[in-house]
Amino acid sequence: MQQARDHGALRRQARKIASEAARIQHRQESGNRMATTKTDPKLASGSKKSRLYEGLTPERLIQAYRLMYTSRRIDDREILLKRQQKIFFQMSGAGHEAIGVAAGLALKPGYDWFYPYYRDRALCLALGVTPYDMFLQGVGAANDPSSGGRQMPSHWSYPALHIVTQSSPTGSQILQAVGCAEGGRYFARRPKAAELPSPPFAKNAKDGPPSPVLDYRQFKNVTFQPDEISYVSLGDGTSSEGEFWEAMNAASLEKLPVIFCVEDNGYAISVPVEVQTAGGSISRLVSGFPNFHFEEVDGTDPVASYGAFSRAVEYCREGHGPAFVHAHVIRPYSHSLSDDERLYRPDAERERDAQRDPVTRTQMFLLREGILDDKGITQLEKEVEAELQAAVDLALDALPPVPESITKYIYSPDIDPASPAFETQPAVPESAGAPDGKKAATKTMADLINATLRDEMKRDERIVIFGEDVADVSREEYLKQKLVKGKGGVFKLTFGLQNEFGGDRVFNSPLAEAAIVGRATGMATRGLKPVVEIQFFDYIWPAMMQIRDELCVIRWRSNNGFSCPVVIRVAIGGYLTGGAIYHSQCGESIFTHIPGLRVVFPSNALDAAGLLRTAIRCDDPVLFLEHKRLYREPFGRASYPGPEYMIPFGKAKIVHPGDDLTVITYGAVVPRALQAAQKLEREQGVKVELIDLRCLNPFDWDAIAASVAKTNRVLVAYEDTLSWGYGAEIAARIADQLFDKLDAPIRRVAAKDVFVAYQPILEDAILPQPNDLFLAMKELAQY
Ligand SMILES: Cc1ncc(C[n+]2csc(CCOP(=O)(O)OP(=O)(O)O)c2C)c(N)n1
Ligand SMILES: [Mg+2]
Repeated sequence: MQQARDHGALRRQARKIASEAARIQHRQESGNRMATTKTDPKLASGSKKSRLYEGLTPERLIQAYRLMYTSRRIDDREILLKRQQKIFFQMSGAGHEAIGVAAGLALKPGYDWFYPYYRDRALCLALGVTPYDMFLQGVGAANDPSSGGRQMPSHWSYPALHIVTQSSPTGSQILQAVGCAEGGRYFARRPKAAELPSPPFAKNAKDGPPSPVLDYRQFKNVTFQPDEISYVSLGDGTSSEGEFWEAMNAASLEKLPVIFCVEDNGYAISVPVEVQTAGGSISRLVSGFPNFHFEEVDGTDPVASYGAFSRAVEYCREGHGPAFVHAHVIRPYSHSLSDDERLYRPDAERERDAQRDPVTRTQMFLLREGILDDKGITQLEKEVEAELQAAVDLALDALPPVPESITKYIYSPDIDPASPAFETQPAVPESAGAPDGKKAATKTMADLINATLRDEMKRDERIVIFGEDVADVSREEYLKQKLVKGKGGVFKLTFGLQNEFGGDRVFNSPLAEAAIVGRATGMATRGLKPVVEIQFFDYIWPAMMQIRDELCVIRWRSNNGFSCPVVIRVAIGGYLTGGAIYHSQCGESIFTHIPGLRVVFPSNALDAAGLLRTAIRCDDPVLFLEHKRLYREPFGRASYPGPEYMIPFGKAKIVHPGDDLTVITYGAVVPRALQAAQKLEREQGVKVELIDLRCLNPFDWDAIAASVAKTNRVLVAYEDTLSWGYGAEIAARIADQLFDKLDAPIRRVAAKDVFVAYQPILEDAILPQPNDLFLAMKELAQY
C-alpha cells in the first residue's frame, strides 16, 4: 500500500514534469516528433518493418498505454481489496507492463498459445482478458473463468484465448510450452490426425447390444495453425530451475516455434540476480544454444519491447526455430503483498528503479511525442478508473463456489474408465492363456504390451511414443539401409514401432525425465495422446513436479478448461537378483496418493493388454506400472486378445477362489501369493480367495467387501515397503467399514522398511517371499 502510494505520487509528479517538457519539446521539434524510439540500433537491425515506433501507430501506442495503466491500476485496486479483506491474495504485475503489452500486441490470442506467469497481467489484458475476469479471480468467484475459485489470482487460464492454465511452481510451465509447440507442429504435418474419428462401435461388448467405443478424441477439439507460436515467460530467478534448461535444449534441438521471455526484474523475492545467475546475465549464458533468435531489451520501454517481440515473432513464424527475449524490467511493489522489499533493498536502489517505471515512462513518451496531451491522458485514466470501479462492484457481488463442487473435474466428466463400455471380451478365448501359467500360452507381458501399442498406434494417429531409448534407432538411415535391427527400449517393449510408424511418432528424448512428462503434458493439452516411457521407476523423481503439480492437477485447477490425458509407462519392481537399490524400487502409494491420476499395476500379459488399451483410450492421465520381473515370466502368458480388448479400471480379478481367507494383492506378489495359497490348500485344506487388484486407483472396493464378508479374514500383501504403503490404506478401509465382518486382525505382508539390496541373499530377505506369505496365511487361517 505504502509502495502503491509512493508510486502514485511519483507518477503524478513525473506527469507534471513530462507534460511541461512535452510542451517545450513540441514547440522545438515540430517537424521531427516521431523519431524518438529508444531501440538499440544493434537490436533493431534486420527487421523489414518501419522503424517508426517499431511499427506501432499512435493509436496502438495509446492502446498500449491504456492496457499498461489498466494493469497497474488493477494491481492498486487489488492491494486495496486485500487490505479490506475482500480478496485473499495479491500478486502484482507492476513494472512488467511494457514487455507484457508488447508481447500481447505482437502475438495473436486464440491463434498462438500462451504459457504466461504470474507477472503477466498486462499481457493477459492485451490478449483480451477483462479486468472483471481478474477481479473474479481475486474474490474466488464460482464464475471466475480461470479456475472457479480454485486458484490464486494471477494464475491465468482462458481456453478461448489459448492462455493455458498456470500453476505456482516456478518454471513448470516451460516444458509444457515446448510440448504445446510440438503438438501444433505435429498436427500441421499430419492434419488427418486432428480429425475426429467417426463413431465406431465395440465389436466385443460383453452383454447386450454393442456400446459405442469411448475415446478421448471425442472430447478434444483440436485446432492448430501452420505458423503458430508458443509463448512462455518466466522470471530471472526461475531461469535457475533445471526444467528451464531442459526446455531450452528441447526447443533448440527440435527448432520449435517457442518464444521464451525472461522478465528480469533483478530479484527472485529477496535473492538478487548475481546470486542466481552465473555472471549475472541470462542472455550470456543461453547464447550458445543453436537455432535461437536472441533479443535483449529494456522491458520498461513499450516501443523497444514491441520491436524485440516483433522480430522474435517473425523469426518463429517463418519456422527458423525458437526465440529468446530477455527483458530488463522492474518490480516496484515488492515480490508480493507478503513481502516488504525495504528489508533487503535500500531506498536509493528502489528509487533508481522508479525512474524506469514503465507506466510513467510511457505516459511521458506519449506527451513528449504529442500523441496524447495532458487532457487526453487525464481522460484515458478517468475512463479506466470508471471501468475498474464497475468491474470491482460486479465482482464483489459474484457468488462463491459451492462446497459440493470440490470433487468436480478431478477426472474427466466425459469418460469413466471404470464403466462397462471398457469391458470387452478377448478375440481369442482367455483359456488360451490362463494367468495361472499352466496352459501353454505363448505371449509374454512384454509381447502383449508391444502388440497393444502397435494396434492402438494404427487406430489412432494422435498417439506418439517417446522416452529414453524407446526408438529403434535415432539415426534412421541405419534402419532404412537395414544395417541394424533397432533397440526399441531397454526392455524392448517398443521394439519395431519406430520402424513401422516413423520417427515423428516414436522417438528418443534427451535423458531428462521432467522433460518427458512436461512435454507430454503440453502435447496432450493440444489433443495428442503421448504414451511416454520412464525407463525405471527409480528415476521417475525428476518428473515428480510435472506429475504431482501439473499433469494430475491441470483439469481440476482450470475447472475443466484444459486436460492432458497422458499415459506414462514405467518399468517397476524388484525380484531381479542383482537389481539393487536403483533398479528395484516400488513406491506406487506415492502416486495413488495423488488425486487426478489413475494408477494401474497388472500382473499378467492379458491384463496388461486390456488395461493398457483402456489407459490409452481414456481421458485421464494414467500411470501404467509394468513389473520388470513379469515382462517375460512363464506366469501369466496369454495369446493376443485382439485390437479391441479392454478391461475397465477398478475391477479386480479373483485369481483363486476360496472361503477361508482373503488375500488382497497385485503385481509380482500375485504369482508368489498364488504359490503360497496352493501350498496352503494342499497341506492344510485352507481355501484362500486371492484377489489381484490390477488397478490401484480406482480400486475394486466391492470385490474386497464381498470377499471379506465371505471369509472374515484378510491379508494384504504388497512388494513395496511395509509402512505407510498402499496396503495400509486398504487395511484401514477394511477396519473402518468391514469391522463387524472380521474374525481376525487384518495382516500385512510387505517388504522390510529398507532399500532393496544387490546381493540376492539380502534381496530375498528384504522382499516378501512365498514362504512369508504362506506363514502369514497359515497363521491368519488358524487365528
Ligand atoms: C519451485 C518453486 N520454488 C519456490 C517457489 C516460491 N517462489 C515463488 S516466486 C519466487 C521467486 C521467483 O522469482 P523470479 O523468477 O525472478 O520471478 P519474479 O517474481 O521476480 O517475477 C519464489 C522463490 C515457487 N513458487 N516454486
Ligand atoms: Mg525476478
